Order: sequence, then structure tokens, then C-alpha cells
Amino acid sequence: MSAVLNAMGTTAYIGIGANLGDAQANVQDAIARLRALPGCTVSAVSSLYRTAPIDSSGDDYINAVACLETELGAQALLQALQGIEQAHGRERPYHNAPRTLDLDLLLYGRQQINSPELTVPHPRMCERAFVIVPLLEIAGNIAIPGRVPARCFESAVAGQAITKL
Ligand code: PH2
Ligand code: MG
Ligand code: MG
Repeated sequence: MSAVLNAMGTTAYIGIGANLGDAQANVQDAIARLRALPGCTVSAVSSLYRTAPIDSSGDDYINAVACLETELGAQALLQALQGIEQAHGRERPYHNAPRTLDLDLLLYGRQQINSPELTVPHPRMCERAFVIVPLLEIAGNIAIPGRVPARCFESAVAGQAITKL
């Protein structure tokens, strides 16, 4: 597991999603909280997108992806993301339940991480338009460690309902 602080700085991508309460406001607030995280600089944020729930229920989601330059190790960054989810009263009554806020660590530099707490790259990110479309908006040439360039997944997710706000 990575150290708590990584003086070199690492580029991380965060998937942001919400479909409970005022989902758009929750996503905007999450972006503001990411900007305020110690040891992190938000270098890019995608547009917000309205997306149909995938393997989930409830209202449409609001989704976005943010790019961070961070001095936090992956585990410390995960904990910071969970703190922001908790500030939004995130509850986990069952798998993929509707949520006030979900922050997923999609990519952490070029690292592949498989620990009990964290799998990076996020295991389902390449199958989901709500991740691939905003990710490509801010990082059109990005490659997924252990896989292929993200744009290779664009056609595979093209049938999923997603609208830029
Ligand atoms: N997140 C999920 C499951 N399904 N569907 C959409 N459209 N957006 C999400 O963020 C999302 C989902 C699990 O985290
Ligand atoms: Mg998620
Ligand atoms: Mg999550």
C-alpha cells in the first residue's frame, strides 16, 4: 500500500455520481470539496452529465469526472473521498443503492492496486458511459493501466443513455 504522502505528486481521476436528493448540487459541492482537500489540486473537471442508472435503481444520475494532482497516497486519498461521501450522509443499505454522493477512485497514476479496500483501475469503469464519456472529455488520450486507451471503449458504451447538461 502506498505511503500516506507522496511528495512526487500523482495524477488521479475521480468518478463522481449522485441520484438522491439534489443530485446536481451534491455533485457541485463534491467538486468544491475536492478543490479544498489538503495535498490535492483539481486540474480538470468534466461537464456534468445526466445518465440512466446502470445496475442500479431510482432517479437518473448526475455524473462527472475530476482530475486531481495529489500528494496523498492512494489509501489516504480513498479515505478523503469517503469523508466527503460521509459529509453528504452517504448510506449503503444494499449494493448499488441510490446514493446522495459516490466518489470512486478510477485511476491513480499508472498504478494497478488490488487491496482489500481498493481496486484500481476501477474494475467496471470501462463498461460505463457515465465514466468513459466524461473521462475522455478531460483526458482524450488516456490509457487504462493494464488495458488499452480509454477511447477504445467509447463504441462499447455508445448505447447507454447519457446527456451533457
Ligand atoms: N453508479 C453505480 C451503479 N450505477 N449508474 C449511473 N448512471 N451512474 C452511476 O454513477 C452509477 C450507476 C455504482 O456506483
Ligand atoms: Mg460507483
Ligand atoms: Mg463508490
